[in-house]
Amino acid sequence: MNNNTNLCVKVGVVIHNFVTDSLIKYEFVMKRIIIVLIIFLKVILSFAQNYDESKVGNYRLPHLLVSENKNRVSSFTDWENIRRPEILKLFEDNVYGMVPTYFDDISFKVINEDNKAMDGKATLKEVDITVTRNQKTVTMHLFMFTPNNINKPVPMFLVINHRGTKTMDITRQNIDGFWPAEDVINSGYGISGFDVKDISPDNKENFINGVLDQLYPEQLEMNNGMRALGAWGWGASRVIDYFETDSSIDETKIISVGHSRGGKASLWFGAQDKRVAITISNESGNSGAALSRRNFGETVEVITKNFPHWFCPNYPQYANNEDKLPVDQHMLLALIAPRAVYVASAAEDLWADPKGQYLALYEAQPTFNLYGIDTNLPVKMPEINKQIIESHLGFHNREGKHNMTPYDWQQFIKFANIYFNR
Ligand code: GTR
Repeated sequence: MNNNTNLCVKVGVVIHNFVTDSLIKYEFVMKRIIIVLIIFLKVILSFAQNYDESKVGNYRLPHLLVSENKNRVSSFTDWENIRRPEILKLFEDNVYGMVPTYFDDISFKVINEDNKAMDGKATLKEVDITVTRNQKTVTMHLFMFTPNNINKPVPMFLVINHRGTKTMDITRQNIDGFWPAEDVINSGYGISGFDVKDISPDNKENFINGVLDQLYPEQLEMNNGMRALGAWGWGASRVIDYFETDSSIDETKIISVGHSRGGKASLWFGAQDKRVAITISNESGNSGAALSRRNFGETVEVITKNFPHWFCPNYPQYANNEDKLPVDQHMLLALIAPRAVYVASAAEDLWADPKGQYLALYEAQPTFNLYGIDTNLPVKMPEINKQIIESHLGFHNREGKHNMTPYDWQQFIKFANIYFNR
């Protein structure tokens, strides 16, 4: 090679290295730019939600007490025979999907029992609940404490828990205010819970890895088939199947509790399983207790984009199209009548629309009134930290952020004490 050729090769190598380096750097920078853009868009999207009461606009709720053949429902028998089944079906077909109640076998195994838990105040039980259909099984794991100082069956709180087993520490070394077992036991109630992932993992990629692919694969083919929220409620029903066999529990006094996504599941569960005496929704927000037609906080568009696995495939058609929904969420609360409903909010949790949650409860009242249940909720939402109880209906709007806290639990217990006359 002569000197000129040598020089050309050297220059070529330098240019090649420069271009490759730049490309690598460029790719690196591009990736970063794209990530920043995505975060930015997400932030914009969350700010794009309306938090201005004056921009909520007018909306018309679907009629709670007018049946599909346009007849006014004026008795609880007409409600139970005509309107209630209609509304239940509308929620199945358009929002949450149906919930199958059939299976071949269910069995319960107490795998751990300790009657000296909480320094002797409580009995701990861990129970495996196994359900079989078509030779396939799913096992869910139940945690529960019952108070030792009560010699008759106790009312039981059941938490549909999406925050994991870490919040239900059986050793009580790590006490979490989300599941404040000591407070509940000291008030004379039992407390229990299960991790929703035993039933359907809370993830759009693998939510089917539980009851859906094992027991009910046909539901996945259906546009009104069960999805995660319905499946979690299905699991809660299996827990009540167990409670019915355990003499330490008063199965006529089961209280379902769920926070946020768990609160949505709690409402849909309480609407269907009449063995639930009190249904509690803590900050369940959009597609839970909040009215969908109020343009405030989270919307059907955002929730169905972020969490498609919670709902049946028919639901996203109502994104930005809430007026076309044949139901609104006050009708979900009404489905629970004549059993009790408690709606809890947090003042800083605007994403969940505290006022929209209160108004849904307010709008559900006519159904309770059909049963002669005298409720007179004011149209104005109660002040922060002021609990309101009107017979079978209760509400509070706690100060602070999105969470379920010992304060919320104190309100639940107060409500249950009054409702159960304890
Ligand atoms: C949010 C979701 C809410 C609520 C919440 C939760 O990201 O938008 O609807 O369910 O999660 O479960 O904590």
